[in-house]
Amino acid sequence: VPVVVDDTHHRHDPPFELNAGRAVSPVWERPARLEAIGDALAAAGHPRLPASAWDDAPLLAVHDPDLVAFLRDGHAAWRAAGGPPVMIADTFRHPRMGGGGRRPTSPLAEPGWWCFDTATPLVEGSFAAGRAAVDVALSAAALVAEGAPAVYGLTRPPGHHAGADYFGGFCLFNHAAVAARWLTAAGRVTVLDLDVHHGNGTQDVFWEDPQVQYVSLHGDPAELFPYLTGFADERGAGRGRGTTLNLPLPTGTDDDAYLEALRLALEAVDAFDPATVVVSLGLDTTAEDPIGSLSLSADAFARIGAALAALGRPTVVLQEGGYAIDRLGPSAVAVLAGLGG
Ligand code: Q9C
Ligand code: ZN
Repeated sequence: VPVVVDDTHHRHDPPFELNAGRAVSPVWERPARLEAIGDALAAAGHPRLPASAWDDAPLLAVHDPDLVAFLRDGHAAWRAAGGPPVMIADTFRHPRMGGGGRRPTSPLAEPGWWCFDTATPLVEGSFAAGRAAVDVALSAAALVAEGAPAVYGLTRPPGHHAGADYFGGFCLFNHAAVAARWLTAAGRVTVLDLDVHHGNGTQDVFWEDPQVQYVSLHGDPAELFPYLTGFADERGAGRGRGTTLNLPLPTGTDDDAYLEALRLALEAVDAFDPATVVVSLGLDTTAEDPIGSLSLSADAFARIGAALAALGRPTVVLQEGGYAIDRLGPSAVAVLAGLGG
């Protein structure tokens, strides 16, 4: 399985984040994650391909141009206004402050308009890294569009918590959503989200879109980030009603229960009959993950790969979360072994 890589992700490496009032250092979402996965896939014999550069059109088919401009220019403006090297929001947008419609003009206040949490600090190189991850995702998608049965895009930072006009949850741009929308030129697309956290951003982007199905297995949001979305009664709306499927799983869910839920998810994918499947592959479902809630063993990942292969559809795998660094390489290798050797 070809693996698309780009080293620019190293430029996003904040020295700390804030989790529920605690400064966390080193941050969970760090460059060593992708190095561990890339090294393991190379050792397993998967060929590496560089990403190519894409213009902004596919990115802007998902994201608000003002969010893109903020992520590109906001850090420099914050620094020029006296902000420190690590940019974390100070005052958050709330629907009942100013009617939610008055965007702040101070560069020191702007992060709170676009970002929804304190765990996603931006540093000088963050935009370059986030934008490069979009190129990785689109390059992987293009290879599948050209006929490759499966391609793995090593994307970092992750993307599935970012929406059209907001970011957070370690995510800047939603590269899975960008790839999925780009792939709709060739027919219906399913985004199958296997990260332990609900992909609120991807769900939001495609909420009313009948061309893109969003199916997610994740830890119960009553007990896990992002807390506000991912409940089973969220099914989409308008022309997209019924094209969202959430399967929240109890804390501690093991391999057999997870694989049974995946079987149900894949039945729904088959019924939707997509031309292409984009897998948001979080590897934070293991028992060892420091910020997940599920308890998958090493054996689960080959079974997941085999289940994906049994779908028999062109598949773009994109990296999302996964924070137990020693578990990441073996998990990724096992999924690809199942998926196509
Ligand atoms: N107690 C992804 O896996 N909150 N994002 C961390 C830790 C943010 C996870 C709190 C978690 C974001 C892509
Ligand atoms: Zn996650």
